[in-house]
Amino acid sequence: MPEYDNATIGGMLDDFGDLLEIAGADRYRTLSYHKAAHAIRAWDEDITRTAAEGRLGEIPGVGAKLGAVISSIIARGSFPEFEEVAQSLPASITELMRVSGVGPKKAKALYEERGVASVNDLAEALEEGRLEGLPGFGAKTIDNVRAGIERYRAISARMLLADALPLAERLAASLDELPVVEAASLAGSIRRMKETVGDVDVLVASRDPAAVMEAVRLLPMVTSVVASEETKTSVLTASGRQADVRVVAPESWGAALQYFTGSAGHNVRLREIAKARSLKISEYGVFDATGSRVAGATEEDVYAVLGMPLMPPEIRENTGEIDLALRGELPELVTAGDIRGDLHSHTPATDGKSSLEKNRQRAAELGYEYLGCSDHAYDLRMVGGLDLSQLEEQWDEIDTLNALGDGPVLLKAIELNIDDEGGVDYPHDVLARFDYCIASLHHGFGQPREKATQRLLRAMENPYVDIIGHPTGRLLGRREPFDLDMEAVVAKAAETGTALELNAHPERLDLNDVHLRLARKAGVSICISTDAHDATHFSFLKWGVATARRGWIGPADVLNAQPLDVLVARLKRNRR
Ligand code: DGT
Ligand code: CA
Ligand code: CA
Ligand code: ZN
Repeated sequence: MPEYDNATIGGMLDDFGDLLEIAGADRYRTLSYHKAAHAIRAWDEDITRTAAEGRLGEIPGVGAKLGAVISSIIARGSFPEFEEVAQSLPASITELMRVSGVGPKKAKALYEERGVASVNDLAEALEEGRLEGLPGFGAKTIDNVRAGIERYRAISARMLLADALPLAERLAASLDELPVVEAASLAGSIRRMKETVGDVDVLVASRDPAAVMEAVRLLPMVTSVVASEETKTSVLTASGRQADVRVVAPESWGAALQYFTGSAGHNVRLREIAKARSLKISEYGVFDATGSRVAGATEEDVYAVLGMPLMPPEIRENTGEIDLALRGELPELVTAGDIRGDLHSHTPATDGKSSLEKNRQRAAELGYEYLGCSDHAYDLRMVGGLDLSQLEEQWDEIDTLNALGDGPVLLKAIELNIDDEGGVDYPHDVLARFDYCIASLHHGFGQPREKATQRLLRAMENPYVDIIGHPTGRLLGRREPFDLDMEAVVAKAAETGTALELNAHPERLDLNDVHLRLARKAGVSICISTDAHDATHFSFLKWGVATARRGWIGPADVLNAQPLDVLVARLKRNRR
């Protein structure tokens, strides 16, 4: 029986919610599955362990019924409610709803009227013109669906780092425990902490490759073996994704780890450096002109013979890091330990799940000095954006909690909405009453570059907009970023003293590494914020820190790595 991780079970519950919706179940029932899926993904602990300890009920939104569903999945890979619905509808049709433009009604019609039960079926039906005459599928819809299929295919080839990493780490750890294994590590993009990964690469050092390959094939988290050779085995894990496990001899460990960590571009540049020094570098080691090995056992030695210090995997993208390393000028990178607080969080006053008090308690557990409470402002009415009297109510609550003394200082903040002209929700006299303001783009996706960029530039000219939230608005695999002139955005941020957010939500991670390097070069402050809509979301910080490191961001660049007084002094509103 495969082992299940949080992302896989979350995915199964989401799929079932969709299936119920296609089957016409009531909204409340479908939502309960989606809510539980969301909570399980955000759950800090390994779900199989939580289940084994009988604590599933502690997960928000998981009652007795969903607890039984989860236990059943863990025990036998399925659950009775699913089996019942799957008798009348093929489970695969939920895939149709991943294509933008296809909702539950259209999915049902596609299946019942045209026998379409998967995205591949849909693409085929489209090509053959078999959707013509199907109610709800006019020419415009058909165009949308065609574009949606393309986007779905591009996205589904990769998975979110946050979905892949827990299982990958467990895989590497299980191999590390084998007596024949001397070392085991992740490699490839997952070691570089890239925000999405194509597959999982694991490297093992051992004198007995056959025993390691055998052990890999028998791992409990492995659902099927794709290919198994003498020193490489590719398997599928419960999450349905591929992992490549390679074995090397201990004397090649460092060279192999370096080679298989990549990136490919970084390796190409490294080979040039080696060549210029009359050295040959491969996954087996670094060799001189006579063919004798001059390095290879550790990564540190490999870089050292090339004249470089060991460099963090996150920056190995061939974006200039090798030249810096050769000059001994690698940037200091921020770590999770540098972070002193979170500047972006929500409460039930708008669309957050955890109370201000609960968020504060979690922040205290994390050892934070401060926590910014930044609910949505008035114009975002669909989530209950706050009016002035609601703000005053929240401020009173903040004052009361802050008066308790111990624990993190709560800061009065807000997430403003940038309107079509670059304006925000409240007049200056209200904005002045916050400790700081974040402003974000929440509508107008797909706008021309000029228009979207202007909105951000205008917003940054507002003296009370201290931070721009999730600047490009992307949702990995689900929504394209705003088309922005990022150089203009960064220049305006530098000119006005506006900080830019790196949103740590694993689907956002926006700003990305490229934008972060631009911002750093311009001296723009970055805040790494989780945008927590639940107290469990503060743990998203690690994804933000990894992305910051990929963007060469150091502790000095990060607003929320500063003590409170320094942070306050660096806010735009306090600079004038
Ligand atoms: P991914 O899986 O698409 O997210 O990206 P990576 O970087 O993990 O790529 P992958 O899994 O194809 O290969 C892992 C590493 O192995 C890659 O970062 C560099 C190294 N590598 C693999 N094939 C080649 C190659 O043909 N040339 C070079 N220079 N390096 C390679
Ligand atoms: Ca890979
Ligand atoms: Ca690979
Ligand atoms: Zn937010």
